[in-house]
Amino acid sequence: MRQIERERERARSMGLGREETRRDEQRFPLFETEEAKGTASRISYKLYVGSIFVGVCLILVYRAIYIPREGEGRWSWIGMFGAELWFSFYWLLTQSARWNPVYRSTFKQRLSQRYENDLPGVDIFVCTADPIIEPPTLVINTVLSVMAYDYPKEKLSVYLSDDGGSDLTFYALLEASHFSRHWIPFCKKFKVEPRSPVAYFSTASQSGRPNAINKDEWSTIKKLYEDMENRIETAVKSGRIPEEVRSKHTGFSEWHSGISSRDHQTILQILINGRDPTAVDIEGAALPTLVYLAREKRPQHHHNFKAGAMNALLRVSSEISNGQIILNVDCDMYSNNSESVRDALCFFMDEENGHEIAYVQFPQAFNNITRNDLYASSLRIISEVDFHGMDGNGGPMYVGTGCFHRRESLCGKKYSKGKVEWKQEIQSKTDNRTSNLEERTKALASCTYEENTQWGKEMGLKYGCPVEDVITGLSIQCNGWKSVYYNPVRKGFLGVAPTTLAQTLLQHKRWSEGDLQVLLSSYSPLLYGHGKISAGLQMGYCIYCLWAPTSLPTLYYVLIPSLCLFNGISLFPKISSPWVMPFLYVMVVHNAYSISESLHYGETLYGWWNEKRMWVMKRTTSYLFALIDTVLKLLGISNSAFVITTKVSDDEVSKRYQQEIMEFGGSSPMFTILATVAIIHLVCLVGVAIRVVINREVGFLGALILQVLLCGLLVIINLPVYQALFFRKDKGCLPSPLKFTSVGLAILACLIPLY
Ligand SMILES: *[C@@H]1O[C@H](CO)[C@@H](O)[C@H](O)[C@H]1NC(C)=O
Ligand SMILES: CC(=O)N[C@H]1CO[C@H](CO)[C@@H](O)[C@@H]1O
Repeated sequence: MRQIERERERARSMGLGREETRRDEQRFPLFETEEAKGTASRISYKLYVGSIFVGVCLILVYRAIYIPREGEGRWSWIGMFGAELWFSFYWLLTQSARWNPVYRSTFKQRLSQRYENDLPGVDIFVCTADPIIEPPTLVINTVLSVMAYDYPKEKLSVYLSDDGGSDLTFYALLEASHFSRHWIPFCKKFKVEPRSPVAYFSTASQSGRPNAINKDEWSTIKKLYEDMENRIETAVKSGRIPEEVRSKHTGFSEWHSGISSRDHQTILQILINGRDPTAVDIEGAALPTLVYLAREKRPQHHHNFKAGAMNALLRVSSEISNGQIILNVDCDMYSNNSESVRDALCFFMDEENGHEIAYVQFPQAFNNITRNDLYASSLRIISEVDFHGMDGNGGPMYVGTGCFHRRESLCGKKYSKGKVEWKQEIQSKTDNRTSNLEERTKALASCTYEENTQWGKEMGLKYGCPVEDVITGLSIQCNGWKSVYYNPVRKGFLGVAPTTLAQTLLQHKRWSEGDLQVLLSSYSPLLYGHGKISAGLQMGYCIYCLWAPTSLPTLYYVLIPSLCLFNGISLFPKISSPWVMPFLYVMVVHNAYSISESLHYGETLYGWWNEKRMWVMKRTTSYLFALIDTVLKLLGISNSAFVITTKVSDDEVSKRYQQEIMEFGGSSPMFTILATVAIIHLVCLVGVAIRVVINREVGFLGALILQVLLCGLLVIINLPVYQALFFRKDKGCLPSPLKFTSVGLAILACLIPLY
């Protein structure tokens, strides 16, 4: 029905001079950008910044004037001065991301009125790397959720890059291709949301079957899904594909004996060829193209991790579907909104401003955050505050998932003014029979293809950096393009956040290390970006690039005041001195503002406190190790082994996660540092208490009160560490050898004389 109506309308409008109505409509943009200027919250923000700035200046003045004499803590004092200088500088940097935030909204209705029949092709890249860490069922749920986008199916192509080269993942994708013939029409008919089957059925199991859906159809599709899931899990458990399945699809013959995940030929299988008229769902409607790719891997060739996989996908897809827009998602990040493609197109296709936009980044959001966000993994302030600020300064970073790209800008084209041609025609080469297409395309994913080309340098994603996405996004912006941050209330993509402390710390180590390398690379936002992107955006990048170096002043500020307290050395003004005011003011107001901000974005008070704890923990471990590793690499000593393994059974771990009990349960240098620091604070605080009680001394406290306060706060922050050290008996506590080491180290630290 709809189709006919649309056709009729089209004919009518053509008769009436379609061009004219179009031009008329085009005065209304497809997206809108709102600045937050002048609102009450902006005014209070500027007051806050102004007053903190004055406070910080006073603190620095105090430090400079009152440097103590030799022998009275002169060097400790100068160290404090240095740390405070760094924090002041870093705090100024962070304001660049808060100064001018912008908020975007889209008009999908207008998009579909103007362009419904002229929408461009969209290629979706899903990347997976390991069938154990990223189970095949997780992967295919993501794939199914993007295959079911509300978008003309003949213009949609989904590519799965499997760097694990696993026949289990291939098998799961094959099953998914069969299931999609039922799932896609079901989604369309009942406007199902979200379109990841497992997410859909689990929300539906909480709220019951939606009334609109016929009971039979519901149970049929649910059973189909569960049967498929069972077959896949059985295969995964046994590690083998059933013989009768293997014999049915020639693709399996690629996994002959003697291939491994690090050594195999290119495996390219087009599971659904969208151009094949027989590839239809159970209602006879077109299906999206679905491709499995495991690029060639050989031990003697460096594979460049995810960047290498993405570049292989870029080439392979250019031959098969060549969509002008590319969506890149991680395999654990399913689509939570079937209209996200249309949202993104509202930016790219806007007549006025669309031509300069290279990518549209959606926030990273997660579906398994506990109520109080124990590990601060929701990255709430980054996604709700910082990225809007970067957007106001020229565009957010590309974070490697949930991002729509214009193909040409990702492939290295420089921005040039001019209208974009949106191609309707999906490339039609001479011979598009599936097997021929596969044969022709395979060579593009070989190890040697990139030799002596610009791939990884000027074209595609950049090689040689652990955060290939950030550096790629930056170079796109330096090529003159803009980017857009689109953060709707209902999140477009939901992923899985780390659920243990070790994973969280490791993730942040990787990020901070990568970001520091970006700063030191030839694409540094400071040098390379100079004159190419705005100063505000350069500062915005530096917030992240300087995560790792910030570890040193933080470690200093966390340790030295407490140790000086233990030694009776005063580092702050006396309680009776007026100079105590700026310290108290900055501390109280800064935290009060931060609390109000967190509460505003839906965090709980306890969640805010957890975030502060993680702030300390990340800075004293992840960032520190990232810094050390980077320095070692610069010195030519690479690959230190700071990798953590957790070996506790999954059920127990996830139960503790649900109960928000911090997970240690393993030995790692990071945990040793955390435990040592925590014990030092305890010893220092107890030491002072003993002096007060035994010696009946109180007088000396006047000069040390701020240090007592700081040390006390750190003790409270570290409560979970003490529990894990001394009280807990479960498998998530800290192991005994580590306890002894850290107690020993802490005692040593307290014995060091300070000057
Ligand atoms: C995901 O989508 C559902 C609707 O399907 C919505 O109710 C929910 O709020 C979304 N989740 C997030 C985190 O936005
Ligand atoms: C992979 C994973 O840990 N998923 C969990 C995320 O959190 C939800 C509930 O918060 C669990 O149900 C998932 O199992």
